[in-house]
Amino acid sequence: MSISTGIEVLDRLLSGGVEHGSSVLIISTPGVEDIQFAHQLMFSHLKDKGKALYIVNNKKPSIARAMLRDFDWDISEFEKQGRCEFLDCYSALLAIGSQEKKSVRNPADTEELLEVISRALGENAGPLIPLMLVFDSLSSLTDIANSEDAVLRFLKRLSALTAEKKVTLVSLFTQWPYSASMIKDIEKGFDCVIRLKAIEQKVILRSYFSVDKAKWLERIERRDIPYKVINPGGVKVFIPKVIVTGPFHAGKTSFIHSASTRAVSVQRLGTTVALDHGHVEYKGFSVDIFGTPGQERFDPILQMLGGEALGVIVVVDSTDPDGFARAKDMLKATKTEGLPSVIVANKANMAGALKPEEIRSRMALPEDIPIVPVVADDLKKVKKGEPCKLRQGDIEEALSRLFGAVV
Ligand SMILES: Nc1nc2c(ncn2[C@@H]2O[C@H](COP(=O)(O)OP(=O)(O)O)[C@@H](O)[C@H]2O)c(=O)[nH]1
Ligand SMILES: [Mg+2]
Repeated sequence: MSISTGIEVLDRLLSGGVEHGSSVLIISTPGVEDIQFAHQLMFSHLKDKGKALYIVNNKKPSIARAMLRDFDWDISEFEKQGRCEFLDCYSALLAIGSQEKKSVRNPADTEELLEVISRALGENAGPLIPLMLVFDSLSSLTDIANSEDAVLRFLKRLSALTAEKKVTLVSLFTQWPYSASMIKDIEKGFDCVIRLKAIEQKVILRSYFSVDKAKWLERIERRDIPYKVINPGGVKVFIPKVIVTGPFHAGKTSFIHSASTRAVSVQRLGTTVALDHGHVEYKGFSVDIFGTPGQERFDPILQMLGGEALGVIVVVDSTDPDGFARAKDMLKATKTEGLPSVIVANKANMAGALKPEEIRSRMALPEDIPIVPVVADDLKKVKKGEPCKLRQGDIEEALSRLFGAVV
């Protein structure tokens, strides 16, 4: 039994999610969005009939509530049912009275904190309603308590307590310049470590998550998964660039527009040539897709358009085998050969359309490149010279095959 992180890829890396009763550290470099990882876990636990105690020492509980609500993770119903409570460790820092039922007098005092948490765990009805403790955050506690040792001692006793009571502990920790030994000890104290980091590339800042540790797994798949926090929706696996290429008239624009929640075509030279750009939100993925023009006279810019792509969708017209060689040339021209790719075999239901296996053999494609047949959504609405809507199920098949291969 595990708790979904609400992020499909992360659940997969964790073999289903976070194990009940385990301790999870979400450790991030400063500036990286981390809180939604904890919020998403907590909300998913609450939706799953669990109980949560949210310990907060760096913002008012009302702000944490508003952040959750803002992301469509409204906890008010759970609060009414007594399944979600806050432990206010912040108001006292401002010397204002707390609005919450549970609060501490001195947020710097780890002894008091332990005592209050211990009492709260004692109140829990027991194993029938699994409890999750969200600690927001361990790094703020380090700053407030102004003692790394005190925090390490606190963490040791807290994890012993939660382990004994089979309470899931989810703790946020921002890696400010604390001592290296402290950070190592913090990580050691948890069953599972999810790391969030950022990589600066010119002006673009990309964030990644990875699973560093999960005691319930025999083997850890060490992968950095790019992500972005989208509101509403929460943490999405972010693929900054997928290109859609293929011969003129194969159906690239139709594909991009049909796949996108929003798409624009930059009409450059009349209506036949356009640079298409779309944004796809699908199954926890957030992906920007870019089309390339198909005509040979645009080949000089193909390499630039393909730059930094992480995956390729090659659209071919199933009725036009003459275009297959051209499609492969375009892979070469965009310098995207070897990237994860999927072939969209468009117009699959038209007279003379070749079957995927025939296309594979004519294009001499390796077995591991999926070929997905795609058809127009409504033939009556297909107008000559205008992009048309493609069938949703076909589009989704192509997208999930590609996204699964990219991350
Ligand atoms: N019948 C049919 N026509 C299609 C299909 N996909 C695209 N088309 C048509 O093929 C033409 C070219 O499509 P477009 O998306 O503009 O191709 P692009 O040049 O690759 O961007 C348009 O007239 C579309 O309406 C399909 O699956 N079935
Ligand atoms: Mg086009």
